Amino acid sequence: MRATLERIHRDALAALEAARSEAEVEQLRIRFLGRKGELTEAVRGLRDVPKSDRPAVGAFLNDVKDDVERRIDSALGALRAAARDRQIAGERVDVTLPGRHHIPGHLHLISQTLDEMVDIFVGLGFSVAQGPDIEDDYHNFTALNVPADHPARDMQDTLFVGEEFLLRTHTSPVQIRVMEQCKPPLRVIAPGACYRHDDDVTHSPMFHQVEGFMVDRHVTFGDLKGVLTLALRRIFGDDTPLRFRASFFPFTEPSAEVDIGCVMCGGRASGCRVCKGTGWLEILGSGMIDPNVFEAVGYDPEAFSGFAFGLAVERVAMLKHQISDIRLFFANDIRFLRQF
Ligand code: 2U9
Repeated sequence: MRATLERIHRDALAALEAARSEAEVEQLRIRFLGRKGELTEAVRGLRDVPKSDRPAVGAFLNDVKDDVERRIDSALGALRAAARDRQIAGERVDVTLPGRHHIPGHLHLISQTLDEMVDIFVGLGFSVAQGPDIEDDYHNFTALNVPADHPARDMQDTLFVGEEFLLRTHTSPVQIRVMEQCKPPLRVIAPGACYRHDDDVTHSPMFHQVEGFMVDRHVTFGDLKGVLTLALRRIFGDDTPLRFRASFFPFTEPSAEVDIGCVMCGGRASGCRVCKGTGWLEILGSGMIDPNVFEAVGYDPEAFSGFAFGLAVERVAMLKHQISDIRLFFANDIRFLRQF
């Protein structure tokens, strides 16, 4: 009996030594200490031990059982501790790692530039008006004194929506609608998207304008020069050289275009590609509102005068930030957009 117990003890210790998981150790508990376990059977076997030997064999059996039990418990404890250590090591947070960098979104450069231009004119006392992107021929052309045979009405420049409607080619129709509804004095800007059948490095089929006008009893070309000089200096900087140059538009008479000193060569004009060596860059169209436009909206051209102007937001942004291709604004390449 004693020899059997010693063998069971050895087997138990060897099996425990080899056990690699909690489940394996639990199996050993069943194998040695369970209801039909080897040591439990041995207790039953005590019956067959001569009575005189029983106390000693019984004591030895108890020692073996206690030892196996203790070793099972300690093996389980060690395996559980190792599992916990592995789990903790896997979950460890390195608090010295740099945080994840979040790049917050921001307004598109065109929105930023448009907002900046609107703020400048609002600061000069202008209100903001809006109108539909889809217009009729009357508000986009006829009321603006653009004759029926004017090339701007050509299919090549205008994007039509069916027979009757078109995508506005400028925001001027917004101002026609304002004048149809309100009496002078008026100081209004019309910012927004415009559409033309155009597509190259400086022209996009969709672009943005800030147009504006001022109408009162005695508005002069001096008012036009004063307002536009202030606005352009606020947009491009106080020291920006400006030049007013005679021009022609169907809706204004007289008309003037405004140039700013070249942003690339500073107006030195020594063969700069951007200003083609002229030292100047065209930035704005303007003029005194044509009497025919006043007639169209029911204003008396003898009683009222006004100036109007138009700027393309994309052109302002391109010159301010020295961007050479208008298509970059609409390609949605985040590497470009993020720079502004
Ligand atoms: C009314 C009367 C007159 C608005 C004007 C221009 C000249 C002009 C261009 C600037 C760059 C168009 O986007 S662009 O290509 N605009 O040159 N715009 S005068 O004249 C008006 C507007 C409304 C009722």
